[in-house]
Amino acid sequence: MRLSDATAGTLPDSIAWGGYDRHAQRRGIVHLGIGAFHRAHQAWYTDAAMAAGDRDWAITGVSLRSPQVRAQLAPQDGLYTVSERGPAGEAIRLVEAVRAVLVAPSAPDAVAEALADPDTKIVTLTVTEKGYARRPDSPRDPAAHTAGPRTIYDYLGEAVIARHDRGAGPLTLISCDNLAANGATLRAGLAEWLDAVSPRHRAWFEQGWACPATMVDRIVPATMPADLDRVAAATGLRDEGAVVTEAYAQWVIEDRFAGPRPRWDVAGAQFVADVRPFETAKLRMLNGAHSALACLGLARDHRFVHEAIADPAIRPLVERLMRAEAAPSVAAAPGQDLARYADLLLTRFANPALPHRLAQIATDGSQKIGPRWLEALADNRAAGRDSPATLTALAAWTGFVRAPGAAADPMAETLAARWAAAGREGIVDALFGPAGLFGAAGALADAERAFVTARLEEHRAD
Ligand code: CS2
Repeated sequence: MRLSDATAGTLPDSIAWGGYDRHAQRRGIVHLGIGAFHRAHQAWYTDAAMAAGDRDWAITGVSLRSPQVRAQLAPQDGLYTVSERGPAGEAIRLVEAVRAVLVAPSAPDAVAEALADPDTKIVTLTVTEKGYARRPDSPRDPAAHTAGPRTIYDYLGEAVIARHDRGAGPLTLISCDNLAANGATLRAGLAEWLDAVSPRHRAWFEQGWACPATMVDRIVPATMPADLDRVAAATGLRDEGAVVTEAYAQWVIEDRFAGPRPRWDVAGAQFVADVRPFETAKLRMLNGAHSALACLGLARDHRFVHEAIADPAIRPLVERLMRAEAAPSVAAAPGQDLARYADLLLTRFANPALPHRLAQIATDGSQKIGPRWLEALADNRAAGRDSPATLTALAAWTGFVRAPGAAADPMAETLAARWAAAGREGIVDALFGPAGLFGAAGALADAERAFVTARLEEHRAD
């Protein structure tokens, strides 16, 4: 039997749930990019807020491409479970916050309507790093900004126009992706779109809308068929939308909202004046270590994070990257203890109850190395600090992307072509030289490029 409103009453007492009247809630949030991470993070926080008595924050989830999540959740009335797995055991919660899932390419009008609805107060986004790319050419040509596959800026720009014209009020837009200055990045992209497409709406956007920065954190591996079987065994119901995660969750949000906000803090979210120290620490220490584990671990035939972090040939390097290279590059907030943060991350990575595939983390590397490694390298260089562990990870990544099929990446073909043209002696210059693919911001110093090239030679497989 499938999980749904009609069957949820049969769930055993061991499954936690909020018990609020979900159908009495208005839809206050639209989420763009409803993958596993959103379900285990922002929707989970929102569900906790409504369970604590907050009202009218039901979520309309939007898939920007695939119909898969709708197929999972629509027959279940939006219900799904979150399983938290740690060394001490498992806790399962029913999440009731998602009310509908729309697939944008097949229901663009319904998405536009949800975004323009006066009940909607907040839009959250998990669209991955590459989802923030702007259409680069012809900044003055409106057609260039709306051609091709629709971007987040098309949906949100049209929402600005529609809400202005129908007097629906401004929104708070919350990027929940792993980018440095994610709120400012979203804001700048949308302002540019409005400038080109409807300049008269830009001032209203600039004045009333809010794009707070956030740091989001929870490890959520892709759900596997065996996970679904395990949830069915524990709950007695089939849940095709189940997500599996760790007990840990963190959400730090810049306290800058255009209107009301849910009491996400009842589940531990923090509203702060400045997110940067948390965001930089998380990107460079957690995500930076993750990407290093992925490249170094896959090269040594590991499959999962907990295996790679247990490998004595990898662990010291990842510890050095976190503690001696990433941490010193972070301007910590008062009371923020980065040494303890590193300890916690090592414990989380070692969690054997939550197998997290290295291959999943290795996807989209070209979009990840900037905020995770290159920005830390630049800060350390400016401060006169060496970064051998980060450069070793960069060498492993450079070797990894030689084959175009190594991992899904929007730049896979470009990287393989650079490799073919430049060869082992020239690839580091082609990527990280002054005129390299990663531009001036991603350029390494001469000695750093020599170091990375030497590491490539060491790992030479052919
Ligand atoms: C990971 C992140 O896949 C990746 O690139 O580094 O998804 C990571 O698990 C999350 O950011 C943890 O909060």
